[in-house]
Amino acid sequence: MHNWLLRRAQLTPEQIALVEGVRSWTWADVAELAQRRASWLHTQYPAPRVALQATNSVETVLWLWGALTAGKTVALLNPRLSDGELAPLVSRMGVEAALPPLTWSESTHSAKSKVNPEWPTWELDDHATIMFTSGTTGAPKAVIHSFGNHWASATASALNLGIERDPAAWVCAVPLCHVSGLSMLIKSVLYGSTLHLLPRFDAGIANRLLLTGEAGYISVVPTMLKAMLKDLGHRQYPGSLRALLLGGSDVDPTLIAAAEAVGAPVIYSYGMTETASQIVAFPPGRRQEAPGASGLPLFSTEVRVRDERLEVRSPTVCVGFLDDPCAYAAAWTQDGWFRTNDVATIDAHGFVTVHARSTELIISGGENVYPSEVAAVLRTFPGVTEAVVVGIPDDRWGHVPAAMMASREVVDVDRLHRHCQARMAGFKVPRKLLLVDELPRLVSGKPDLLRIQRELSVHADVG
Ligand code: S0N
Ligand code: AMP
Ligand code: MG
Ligand code: MG
Ligand code: MG
Repeated sequence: MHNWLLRRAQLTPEQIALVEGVRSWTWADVAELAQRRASWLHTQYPAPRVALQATNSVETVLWLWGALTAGKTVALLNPRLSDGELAPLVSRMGVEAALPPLTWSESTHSAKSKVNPEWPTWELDDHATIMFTSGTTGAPKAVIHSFGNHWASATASALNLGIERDPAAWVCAVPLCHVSGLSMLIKSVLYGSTLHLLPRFDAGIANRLLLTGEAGYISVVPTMLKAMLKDLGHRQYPGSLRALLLGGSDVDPTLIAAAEAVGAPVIYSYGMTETASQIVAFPPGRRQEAPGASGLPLFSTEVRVRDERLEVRSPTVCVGFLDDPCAYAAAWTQDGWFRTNDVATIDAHGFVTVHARSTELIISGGENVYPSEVAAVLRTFPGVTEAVVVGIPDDRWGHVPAAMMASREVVDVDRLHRHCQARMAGFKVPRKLLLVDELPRLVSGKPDLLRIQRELSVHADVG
């Protein structure tokens, strides 16, 4: 497989690849700027992997393509994580620091002569990117995506949405550190479509791009869709909006209905980091056939349910986890099915319904919060002997983490809150902190999660 960026630049050099604010770059520009970075990496950076602080910026895009061009594997780190959360991930990558490096400057690398025309080819099973996602226990898994995974994902999505001769532009308002965002960047190079990159989500800007027809596609999580509908007011989306891809967590069907009522062709989907984005989605116009479901498997994806959990076989399923053979063995069956942790059902017509479980994985505004990871931080606070973290419903974020802790002594809740803020990304900090003498328990002795969830739902927010 050839280098996608260089082939794209050969095919449509003058078309717009990337727009950020008032600036734009053609495919020829992106290829040139990415190759400068590739040259720098080639001569200055022998390690096989680079880690990017993956903010939604043109620099992230250029370093990503540059590093892939130089034959490196690129780890995309979530810039919302705290320094203490990032450090172990960077060291697991075997890299010294996250790019862009301090010693790199555009002005000293402007000479075209620096460009090495003999870049390595990309094999479909070469490791392209790494993203972190946690299981319900243990350290986050480093999910490795091959070029083949990304290729299969972009292809399957195109076969669902339809193939256009002059593809409309996409709005990338989701993070590039998640497959929701990265998959759009991959699509842009494979489809030859323009990507409008938003440094941060802004409902007004996203709506303006869709209302003016400057863009025809957007991917969002439910929190973002809610904000966009509020900003939209009494306006309607135009026919130039081809698809609004909605995913990342379970969704209240009334939110989808509200979006459809204002002209948004919602493509609701189910997917995960490990499957390089959506693997189940509604074909355009077919949501009414199964309004509570997540859709049908995309082309090339097979699904089945075993022990209530969804299992997947698909060329989009990641090649594995970096340096983690135990997690690998636990996630794949002998005959090659990938075990998701999601409870699901499949109806007679093949529609897949995924049932959310907010006591295991909490999804807040599309960001994952692992209860055990948060509970472990709470237990490091003096006086806290036991801690249980669960998700409770929230209007804006879908679910938010809340904690009940056992303690025999007086604990300063404000200090405990600051303890959390200093150690974890903002979206992981429990919104409620409730201290009790004893945790409610089931007869088995395990904490009674449903009762804890009920009690926390009526408890006051912290801070
Ligand atoms: C929802 C977002 C945009 C909110 O961020 P925003 O509005 O920019 O907030 P900030 O100004 O940065 O911060 C303000 C305060 O809010 C806190 N905060 C920020 N985010 C969250 C959050 N998620 N939950 C709770 N709190 C949050 C900040 O901490 C700050 O508070 P303080 O000051 O107290 O710290 C943003 O969260 C966002 O971008 N979310 C989306 C993430 C995402 O894309 N998730 C999807 C991951 N899954 C996948 O990628 C697989 C599925 C998939 O591929 C897909 C998904 C969707 C659509 C399509 C696809 C596809 O298949 O292609
Ligand atoms: P991530 O690791 O961030 O990609 O999150 C993937 C997880 O999000 C899945 O394993 C599901 O638990 C959840 N998820 C994604 N899409 C849906 C959906 N349509 N319905 C329910 N849960 C979803
Ligand atoms: Mg190679
Ligand atoms: Mg995950
Ligand atoms: Mg998520």
